[in-house]
Amino acid sequence: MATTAAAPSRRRGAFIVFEGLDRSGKSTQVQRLVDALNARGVQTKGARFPDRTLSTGKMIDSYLSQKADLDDRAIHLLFSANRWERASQILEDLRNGVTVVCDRYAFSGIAFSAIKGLSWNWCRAPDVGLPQPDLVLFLRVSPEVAQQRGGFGQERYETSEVQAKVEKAFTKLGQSVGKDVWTEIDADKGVDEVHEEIVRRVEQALGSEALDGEVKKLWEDALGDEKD
Ligand code: Z5A
Ligand code: MG
Repeated sequence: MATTAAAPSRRRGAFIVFEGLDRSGKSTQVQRLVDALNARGVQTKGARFPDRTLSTGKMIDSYLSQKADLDDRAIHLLFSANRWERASQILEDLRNGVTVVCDRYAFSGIAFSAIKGLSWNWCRAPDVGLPQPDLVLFLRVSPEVAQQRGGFGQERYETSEVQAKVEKAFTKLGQSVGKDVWTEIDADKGVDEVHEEIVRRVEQALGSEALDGEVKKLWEDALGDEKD
């Protein structure tokens, strides 16, 4: 008797996040990676946070360009809301087999707010449940090299003091996320060398069995809620 062949299982896309300090080359490398993956036939889209095109993004832009002042908690929640505005689209893309490469994410959200004295758990709470990245590429640039890439702009946070504090917060975040997801890249190197290293790490992530399963939720167990 003829048996029905099982339909080939469709793998989901990978969610790849770039984090790092100012001028570490995130936006440059996100674009390079999106182009390289599409050229290899891996359907890939870019995303970025803050996404200044969204409704919350306009308020964030005014805050960053120092045209508006906001309470530390209010701006933190706006950055998180900005991610939630885009989250369902990211999830849909991943489920449809599209890989998403994202320029900054919730780790920036915590790092930049925690240095103002807001508690780690309070900062994390509004992002609990967002799509969890399969890979976080932290571009580590030394202050000397970052300085050579041009002076700081006019935006809030673009000072050496803030960047040094944020760097410490990112190191703590990396330790809490774990080495299977969080990986550091030496971003002092040239654009091509950094890109090649990134492609090596991304190839491993694209081969992972995790892409046969559902997208996980970020910090799902963090709130310790009672489930019915
Ligand atoms: N923020 C927050 O507070 N809370 C949140 O939840 C989120 C963000 C998501 C705006 O971010 C601010 O929002 C940010 C954190 C806060 N504030 N700070 N700092 P943004 O993403 O819009 O801006 P940014 O990432 O900080 O800055 P940037 O200028 O976009 O940096 P980059 O993307 O890492 O670098 P780049 O644009 O790719 O490269 C910078 C220059 O260096 C450029 O001229 C390149 O050609 C050059 N470059 C890049 N790579 C190399 C190498 N390898 N060698 C030599 N030259 C290079
Ligand atoms: Mg950038």
